[in-house]
Amino acid sequence: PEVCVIGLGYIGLPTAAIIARANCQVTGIDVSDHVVDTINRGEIHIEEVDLDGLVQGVVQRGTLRASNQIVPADVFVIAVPTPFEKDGQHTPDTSYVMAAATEVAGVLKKGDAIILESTSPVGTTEAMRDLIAGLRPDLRMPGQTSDIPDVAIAYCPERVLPGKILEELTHNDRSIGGITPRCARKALAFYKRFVRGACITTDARSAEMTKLVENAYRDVNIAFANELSMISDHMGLDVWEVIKLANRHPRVNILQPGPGVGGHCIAVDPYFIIHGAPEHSPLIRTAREVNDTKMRHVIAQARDLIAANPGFSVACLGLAFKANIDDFRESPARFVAASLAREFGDRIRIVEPYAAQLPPEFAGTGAALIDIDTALENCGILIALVDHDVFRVIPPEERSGAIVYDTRGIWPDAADAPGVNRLRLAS
Ligand code: SAJ
Repeated sequence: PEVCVIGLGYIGLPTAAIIARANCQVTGIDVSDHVVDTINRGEIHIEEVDLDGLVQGVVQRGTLRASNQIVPADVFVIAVPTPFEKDGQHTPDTSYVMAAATEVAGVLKKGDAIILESTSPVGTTEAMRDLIAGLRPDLRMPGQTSDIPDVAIAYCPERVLPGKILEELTHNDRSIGGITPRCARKALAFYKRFVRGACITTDARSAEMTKLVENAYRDVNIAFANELSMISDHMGLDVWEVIKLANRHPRVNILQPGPGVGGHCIAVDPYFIIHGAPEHSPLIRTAREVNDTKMRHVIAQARDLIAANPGFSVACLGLAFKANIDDFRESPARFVAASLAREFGDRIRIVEPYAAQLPPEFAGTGAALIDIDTALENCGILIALVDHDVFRVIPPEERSGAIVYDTRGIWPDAADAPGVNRLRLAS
């Protein structure tokens, strides 16, 4: 089939490339001329393991091309962002989805399939169907008529992990939620072309909720770990030791505390559930609050440590939202480091091997980007904010003498190694 993938971001581009590799003719649509031009040169505008070679290959073979104009196709895959509205209330903004659906409606023909992949509040796929029905009264819509519909509409969320996107796009199981069972079967036949994991069909609303639930589940579990870390600080316990021991129980598996929860999914999607059922989601809401509180707790602890050691310069290790990636969006590490830079100016040094320069909010603070060796030589305080492997492997003797605040638990030896300052705060 001919396939049109709308939105060429972190999900849309790898998805388009994998579909193109499965010998479908794919047109990727994006509003950005820069993105379109980059892809048509066989290059990529985002960092993701092995994506460059794959995109180069499918563009050269002619199975993927990018455009800023929608084209007729047999299958439309919508992978545009669903951010919050700017109302400060964490209200989901589905306007990009609806704008994409409007574009699709303009070229839609009998027999086509539309699949929404964007993380969306429950009911969005049906709302999209209603929008298209209004724009195209000539077509019979699924779930609205007892006759066989002219088009299929389904919701199929991605569940890939940044840094492993290509592998997970192929191997993860997928939930495929049709507006009707017939729609689900049609979408299933499409995903079977390039997904090796199990594809499970369901209804659209259940599939929408499943995606939100997966990320809320992780947020709640990280909140448990972060709450334990703050309780442990209060009681003078080493949280890493407590979690390590508790996890030896066969039915306990506590996640890792950190400086808060970042990225554009785990810290966002729970609000889509809260917004849909505010009276019935106290646990999910509280988890969000706990994870946000943890970030402020880390800032307060770091601030006390820095203020108590006025002669020392400080190395903040990491800006990314999680380990081993170059994604700095919604990153608690970045927020903590910027907050310290605003307060302590040129005493703050940043080490981030995945960044070529500091993000804009550091401008004028006096903070500087340095490499890890310089930090280990010159900084009396080390604050580990991201668990990049390059930080994890720093041997104890190179950290010795420094005051260490390890918010990620990457140096389990730090409290005991000879010569290491004992002021390792459990975070
Ligand atoms: N984190 C902790 N402690 C942990 C695990 C994670 O503090 O034990 C933090 C990370 O440092 C990061 C944040 O949580 O700041 C989120 O990282 P993550 O690795 O948990 O998740 P993401 O945002 O990279 O990807 C998630 C994944 N969802 C789940 O694991 C349920 C991924 O499968 C989804 O596809 C993705 O969200 C998405 O796009 O929704």
